[in-house]
Amino acid sequence: MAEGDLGPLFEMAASDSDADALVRLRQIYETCGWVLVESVLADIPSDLRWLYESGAVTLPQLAELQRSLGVASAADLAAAADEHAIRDVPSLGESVETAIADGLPQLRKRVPRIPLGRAMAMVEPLLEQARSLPDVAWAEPVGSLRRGQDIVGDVELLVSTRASGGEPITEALTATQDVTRWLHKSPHRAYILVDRVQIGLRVVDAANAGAALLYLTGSSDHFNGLRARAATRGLRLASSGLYAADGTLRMAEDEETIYRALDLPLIPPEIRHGEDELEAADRGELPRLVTRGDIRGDLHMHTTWSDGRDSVEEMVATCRALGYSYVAITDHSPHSAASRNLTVDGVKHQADEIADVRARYPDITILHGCEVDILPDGTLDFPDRILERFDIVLASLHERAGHDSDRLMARYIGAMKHPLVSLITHPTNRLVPHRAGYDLDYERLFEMAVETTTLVEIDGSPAHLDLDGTLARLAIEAGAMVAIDSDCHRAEMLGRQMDLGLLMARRGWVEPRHVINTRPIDAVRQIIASKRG
Ligand code: DGT
Repeated sequence: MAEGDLGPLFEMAASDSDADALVRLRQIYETCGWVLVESVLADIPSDLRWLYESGAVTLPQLAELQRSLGVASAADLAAAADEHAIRDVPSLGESVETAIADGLPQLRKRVPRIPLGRAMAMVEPLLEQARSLPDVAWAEPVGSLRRGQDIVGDVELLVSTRASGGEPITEALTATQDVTRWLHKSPHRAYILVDRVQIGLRVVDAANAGAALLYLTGSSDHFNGLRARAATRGLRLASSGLYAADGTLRMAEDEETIYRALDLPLIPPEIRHGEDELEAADRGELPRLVTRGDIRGDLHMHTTWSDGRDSVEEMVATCRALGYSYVAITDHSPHSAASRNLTVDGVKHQADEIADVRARYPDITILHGCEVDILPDGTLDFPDRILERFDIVLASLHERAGHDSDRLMARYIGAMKHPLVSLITHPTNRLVPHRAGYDLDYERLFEMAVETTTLVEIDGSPAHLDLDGTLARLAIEAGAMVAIDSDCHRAEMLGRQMDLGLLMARRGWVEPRHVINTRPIDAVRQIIASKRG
């Protein structure tokens, strides 16, 4: 790289009025230029770093993009390219705009992605804090995080404010974070690095905040669908908002205003896949997605009887505080790969403990269940005489025998045909983000679930998120009934893991009627009993 290439970056540092930083920058550059480049790149928002590394722009062009157009993310780049704002910057021009537009679809493919559970854990306290600040109308995560995708490309929060400036809000929010590095700071935006994850904060004026939320939530395909729809109504939908035919911006404080202008009901973020949701809305067939308020109980969790951290009582007390009317304690069977398992002897002692907790918590029903392994030979990891003692039996397949898809399917089908097995847990057994799920014929699996009246699970453990939205939709379309469970091992995570399960379910168009644990306990018992015969 030629020395002059760094000029705009030096200027940027100078315009940030950080004279010491500029001197330091020059000194380092004079001794070791590439080290400087590396350090500069480490100090900018990750999408810009990846854009540079893709070869689409040079460093000076990147600096110019940031300075002239204020871009700090892929969404900004897409908006700037879309509005042809890049070609109007003299030192950039049409060729840079084309290179960026061409490179965008690949950009996020290079970025290390963040599992949804981790992203949620980071964004939740920020959301709570933002919502409690004065003048804040609302705060929401955006992008794939709001849509509940299982692995997200970035963590970004949008705050709608009725006050004139955004700085007090970004300052208040960043002050509570353990910031490793500042990557970008402007009056309405901040990008910080916290625990190796980039968090973006954006503050927008409440008057048209709905437009920003709609664009930044995506998905791109959904937004493009809305845009096409706007065009058929003589309107123009852009990242900056909805425009009337005469070019007037139609302000939207919330997303609903824009959907309404397009003759649509509000489409929940989790189903903004850009697939068939607009057609379904036109036919009046949008699902009434399941919510946390519909959930009456949790049918899958672990205690100190296997690899859980907390006692039966702690789990039950937390479930009661969450407002559930029933809970199933479902520890692992003797040969599961968990770090600790329920033994045959332990079942009786656990039953005694559960009886004791039942006496102390009479206002919540406690089902004594288990998560039994489906062994390599297809048998279950507790004898029937033990399984009969449980109120509910969940069966899980943890493949370690090197079986192919046919053998795995045969093991599943065998378990589903067993009258004591009520539910198949995390059917694909994937491990987010490390291991893909089993490569099975899931349509057939769900058909068998219907035929054998076995429930299939949507498991909210951050490592499972299984079934995911696509498979959950396939399951309910096949007519299967699902359970949305936390599969929790720590009382404090019961709520969050249920929410993660709900996100997967909602992405799969799941309604309360498809879910066993939206029903009262008598109905749950009846479903279990009818299979047991
Ligand atoms: P991710 O984070 O890689 O999982 O993907 P998203 O969907 O979160 O996308 P992100 O974070 O790059 O951008 C946030 C939103 O901005 C996205 O959901 C829709 C919008 N956006 C980003 N890139 C484009 C694009 O190339 N075209 C359009 N129409 N919208 C875009």
